[in-house]
Amino acid sequence: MVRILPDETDIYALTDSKFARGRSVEEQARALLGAGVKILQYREKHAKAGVMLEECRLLARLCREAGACFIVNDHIDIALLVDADGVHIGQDDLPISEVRRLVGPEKIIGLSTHNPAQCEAAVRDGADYIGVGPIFATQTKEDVCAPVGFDYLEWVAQNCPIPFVAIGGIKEHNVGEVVKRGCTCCALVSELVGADDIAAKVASVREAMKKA
Ligand code: TZP
Ligand code: MG
Repeated sequence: MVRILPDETDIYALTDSKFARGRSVEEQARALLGAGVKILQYREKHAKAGVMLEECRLLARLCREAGACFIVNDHIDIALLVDADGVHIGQDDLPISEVRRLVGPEKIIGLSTHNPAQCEAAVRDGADYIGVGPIFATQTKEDVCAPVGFDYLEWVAQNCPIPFVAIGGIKEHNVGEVVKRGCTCCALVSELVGADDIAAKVASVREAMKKA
């Protein structure tokens, strides 16, 4: 099960080479895992399938060695080939029930949601966790919808019976606001992989979450 615990704040980190200032996926992952990140998602929108497969093979091993959970975005086939812990999909991807048939009962399925109806459907269909966002405006996701703001996050915090992770425009300076809305797990992309010092940024974001 994905380690999104209701009583502990933590970071959910994602790779993204477009925002990583020339760092390879391996460099991003080693820095994040070295800083103690326990959930890592591979999210590379512009890589070729063969490259993604090899990168995911490596990240699956690095995560296993670090005791971290490894999730693959979009690519169920690659997640299965590298024996990742799970997959993360969006509203326009295959239905959860069909993804479950492919990955089996043990793998984690995460689903991005943007409103209460999507959250309820995700729970009904057997998602293991949901993404909630984008909380703030973001340049990182190309086909992103308008920010959902705090209303939906607060609704999820009150009503969602499965783990959830907030995402979208979350930075060190605003992560405290997200935690104050009842969210313990925050996903950050550009703030982490685009930082001068990834490990130092993981530490300062964690500190900001704890203080909130
Ligand atoms: N899903 C909703 S917003 C987003 C994704 C993958 C991108 C978040 O990136 P950043 O850089 O943390 O705003
Ligand atoms: Mg997707």
